[in-house]
Amino acid sequence: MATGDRTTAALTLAREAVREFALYGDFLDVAPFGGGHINDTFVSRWNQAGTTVRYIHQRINDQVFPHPDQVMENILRVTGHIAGKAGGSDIPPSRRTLTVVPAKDGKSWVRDSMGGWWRTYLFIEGTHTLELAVSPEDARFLGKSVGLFQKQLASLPPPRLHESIPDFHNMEKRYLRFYRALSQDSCNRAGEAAAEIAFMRENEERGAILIRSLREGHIPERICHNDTKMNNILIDDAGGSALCVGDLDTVMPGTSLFDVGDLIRTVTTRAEEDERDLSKVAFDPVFFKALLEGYLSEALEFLTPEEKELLAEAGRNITQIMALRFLTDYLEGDHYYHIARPGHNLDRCRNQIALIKSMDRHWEEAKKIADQAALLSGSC
Ligand code: ADP
Ligand code: GN1
Ligand code: MG
Repeated sequence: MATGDRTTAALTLAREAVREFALYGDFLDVAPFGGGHINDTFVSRWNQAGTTVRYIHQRINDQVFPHPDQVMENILRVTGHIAGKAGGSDIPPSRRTLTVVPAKDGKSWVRDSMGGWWRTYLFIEGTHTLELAVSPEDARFLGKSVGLFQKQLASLPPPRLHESIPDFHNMEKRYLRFYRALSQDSCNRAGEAAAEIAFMRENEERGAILIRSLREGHIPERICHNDTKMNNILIDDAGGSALCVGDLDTVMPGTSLFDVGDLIRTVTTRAEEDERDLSKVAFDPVFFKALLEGYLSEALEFLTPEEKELLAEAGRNITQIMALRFLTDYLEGDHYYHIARPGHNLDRCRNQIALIKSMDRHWEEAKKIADQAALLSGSC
């Protein structure tokens, strides 16, 4: 279903679901919000004794997350842990991390009449997200926020978090699915994507490096976010810093490099991931350097030498897995990502391949920047 149709259908259900949460005041309205690819997000407004208060509501995509109750259990643990940390600043916990608002029955979710799962968060006012980093300073504070996020979660007590999507960044499994989609070619689209398919085949071996390093124990398993694209990080409107790393559905065990990689993928280029003018898709070493310096100002203290060695590779790797996933979804008929136009997923794949090629052209320089940042960064 195209994004507009999905949202209209979900809006009707949103009006029903929001009333089941433990919210005070008089309901005013609810409307679609944000531009995520996975969940349906809404904002509601309530008159609380003369003050208008907003909440975020999300219908969790249960095709993507088959166990929304486990997702919510993870999120409650992670947000509770971060809220309990001093965080080295005077920012209150309800602005430093998401706050889950319970349902009237005390659960962290509500089921709608179609069986859908809903959750509610406090709306973090006075924030925005970026689709593109404007200056190296943006790159620096975005990197720092993810380094801090990982550092805070390093002390989360056991048990291990649920794997909300098993094998989410497992390149080998993603390739198996890609080859299955290709052999079935159920929408007869492989011809249209011949060049992209060839690129994916040529790069398969290099793409396995992170998942093999993790599996073979060369790099440690850590709690990571797994979806650190820039527009999941809420930035203070007052300027100068990232307040809160949001979109926590995929927080689960992985490697720190998955997060670094997704930051590099989204922060170091001047084009959005569905930009069709590929001349705009270019890796920028200046943003890369600032991003890594920000990240390492928090993460240097816990990263192993093997993780530091793979910092530059991480960007290429996560860009490759995204190109592969967009291409697979295109071949399968656009069931996973919300699309706004025919061919949207193929456009995204082409864009990501262009970014990989640009990263490759800057490879020597990027590796040197990463090695220097890992040795020299200390404070930010
Ligand atoms: P998706 O999983 O579909 O990407 P997100 O959780 O990223 O959904 O939410 C979509 C957008 O909604 C975010 O990019 C952000 O702009 C906004 N958003 C999410 N949670 C909050 C919040 N608690 N306060 C303010 N804005 C939020
Ligand atoms: C999805 O949910 P959202 O839009 O923040 C996807 C990420 C991709 C991203 C590409 C659970 O993120 O893995 O990197 O789209 N999330 C999931 O834009 O698949
Ligand atoms: Mg998101």
